[in-house]
Amino acid sequence: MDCIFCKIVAGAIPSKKVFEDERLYAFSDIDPKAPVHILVIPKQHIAALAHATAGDREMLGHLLGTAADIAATEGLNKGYRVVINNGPDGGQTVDHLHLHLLGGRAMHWPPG
Ligand code: D5M
Repeated sequence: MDCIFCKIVAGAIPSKKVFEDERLYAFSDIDPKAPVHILVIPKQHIAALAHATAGDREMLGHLLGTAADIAATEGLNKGYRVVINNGPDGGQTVDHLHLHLLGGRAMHWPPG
């Protein structure tokens, strides 16, 4: 198992857990880009959004809905941003699908 996020799910690398259910794990980003910066990931290894299959679609909906639930739990009632970086041009650096939940400050548009 070479994937750092799989190791986090397995507990082999420590993380600050925010949420967990049978399909997803959420934890604080180690290099936060906003006062609230949480990563929500499938426990199953999927390298990137582009690698998700038709069978993953229900999980992807659950991923998005769970991000909204976590945002509400975190009190982000003034808004927040969700980001999925995909591939090199998308800025993806960890090859395990992850959704960034960012909040606690006003975001800028367009992103860099
Ligand atoms: O984002 C990958 C994100 O993963 C980046 O914001 C840092 C974060 N990261 C990397 N290692 C860790 C650990 N060990 N704990 C928590 N967060 C981590 P990307 O979209 O791939 O650029």
